[in-house]
Amino acid sequence: MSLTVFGAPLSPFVRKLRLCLAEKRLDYQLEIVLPFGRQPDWYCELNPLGRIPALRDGDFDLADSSVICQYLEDKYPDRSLLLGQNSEQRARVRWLEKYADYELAPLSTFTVFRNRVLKPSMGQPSDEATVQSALSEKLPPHFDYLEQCLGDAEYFVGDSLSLADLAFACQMVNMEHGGEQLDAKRWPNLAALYMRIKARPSLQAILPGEQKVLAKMSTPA
Ligand SMILES: N[C@@H](CCC(=O)N[C@@H](CS)C(=O)NCC(=O)O)C(=O)O
Repeated sequence: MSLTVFGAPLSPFVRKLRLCLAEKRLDYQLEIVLPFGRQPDWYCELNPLGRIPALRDGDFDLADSSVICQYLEDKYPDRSLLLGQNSEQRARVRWLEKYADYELAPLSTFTVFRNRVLKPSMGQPSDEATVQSALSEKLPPHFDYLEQCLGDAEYFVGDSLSLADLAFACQMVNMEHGGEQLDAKRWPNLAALYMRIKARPSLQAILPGEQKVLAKMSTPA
């Protein structure tokens, strides 16, 4: 078994896949592929959308973090299950994963992180007004909803870690890289969940590498 992840460490979707692999105790190599038009031609054959991550498992290639995580769940069912224990849980995990990927990501990653980190690193002006609107108007209703979904449970679904928790935490990491934290007074359960996921060995193992990339990006060339 030889697994290779193609992608870049600061992508929340690459991070989600890496956390999934680590929680399942599957070894892999990370081969750096950058997004946004900087991918080599061979990568665009693997994923014509050009998005990261992708996975190579032996001679089998696959793209999209959610699809890959489902593949890993099917292929390695003896490893800790991250997609729920029954039909209802699996549906709920997929819904919350999708919620994080499609509702939070455009704000936490593609607005806050992009304007605070990516654009300055490329010498582009950042749009702080759009960041402020994301933080004060657009994100709070999503956090209200997720806080209510979580209640005072330890995890979003059932009584064990799932991709729902990981997908949510991955977006919060990008928001934090962008200099913003969840307000623990307003969303205490979500903030505590994030702290618990952040403390897990799977995330602790990759955060120093991410910090190095961030430091490099903020150093003038
Ligand atoms: N649904 C995809 C989303 C992947 C995605 O949007 N990745 C971003 C990087 S964070 C990307 O590669 N964007 C490049 C582009 O859209 O051209 C997944 O979960 O893998």
